[in-house]
Amino acid sequence: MDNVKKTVFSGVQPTGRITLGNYLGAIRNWSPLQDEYNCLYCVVDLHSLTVTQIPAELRKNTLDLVALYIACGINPDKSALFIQSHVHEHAELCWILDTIAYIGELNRMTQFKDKSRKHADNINMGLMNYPVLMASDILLYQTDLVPIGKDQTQHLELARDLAGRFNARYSPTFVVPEGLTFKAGGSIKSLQDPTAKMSKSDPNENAVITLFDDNDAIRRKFRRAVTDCGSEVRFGEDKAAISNLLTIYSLCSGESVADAEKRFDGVGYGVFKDSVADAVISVIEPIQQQQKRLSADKSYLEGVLKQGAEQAERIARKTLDKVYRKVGLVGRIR
Ligand code: ATP
Ligand code: LTN
Repeated sequence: MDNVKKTVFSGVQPTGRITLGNYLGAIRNWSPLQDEYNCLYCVVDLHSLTVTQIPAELRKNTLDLVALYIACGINPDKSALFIQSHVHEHAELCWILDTIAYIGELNRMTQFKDKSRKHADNINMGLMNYPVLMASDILLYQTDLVPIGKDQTQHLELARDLAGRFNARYSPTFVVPEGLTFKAGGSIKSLQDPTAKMSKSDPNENAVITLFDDNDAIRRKFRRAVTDCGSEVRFGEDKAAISNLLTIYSLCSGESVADAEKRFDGVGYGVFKDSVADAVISVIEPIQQQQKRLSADKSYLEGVLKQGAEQAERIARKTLDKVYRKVGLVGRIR
């Protein structure tokens, strides 16, 4: 990897089907960064274990997500594409950072409180520790920039705090990372409740467009999407549902929201919703086809993952060795 370029790291959990929210808020923004930065893109499977998983499904979702990353434009010859559990340094750095993370600050995390409510029968230590593992992912690679959706800014803040705390206690060791959020798409909302984010784990299928939905399902879900009072297609605070659909339309068609408002002036919600569906299909369909092709090519994917893990591990090892030395662990003679 190029030493002059800054480093970018990001990841998505292989929990269920990737949504249009994950795509527009996160993955879509990754491929344009590949030339300017040293990029590492990770499938964060260890994070997924914080909620109950069916092992065979987790395995399938993980490989499907690897293929999806490539279908979304991640080029394994430009970026390190790998699976988090293949680089054991993530879990090891997590242990060290655990010793400087306070229970109070983890207990206050919005996502922890949210997930504890949703999974009241399984509030495990991993769920609380989730943001520390995420900080480890980021800090291991001396990451400068972390492209994320708005819901992850609190976690990024913790990564920054832990880096600063470690640096202050033991001497400068970690780069303090910056978040990279994108103006539009940072928070795509549920199609059934525009006050909630579109989320993979939403049990209501109609609320979520996934990158694995077929064209009929996409059309049906947009037709059933909730709307606001009135009938104008206009962006505004009093129009949360239509604003969300306009954002999706604009990001998928490339047309500005203002131009879209003009285009759909007076047409009514029905016609507008069908156009949103068409725009989404035009983006998703080619990705799906490519994803399917790649998923079938197991040996290609294995080669990509081997190369990605080796690249990542070289950097991770260096950081972890430094961290172990700084905290006073005796280095192993090899
Ligand atoms: P879960 O429902 O399992 O919590 P999720 O759909 O929230 O999952 P994550 O794996 O937590 O997805 O997030 C992956 C990436 O997608 C993150 O960068 C996150 O900020 C982004 N993201 C998730 N949901 C949205 C959304 N509705 N709009 C924009 N970005 C999103
Ligand atoms: N918590 C993130 C996924 C994630 C991540 C990361 C994102 C785990 N480690 C490191 C960026 C950088 C989420 O999107 N839910």
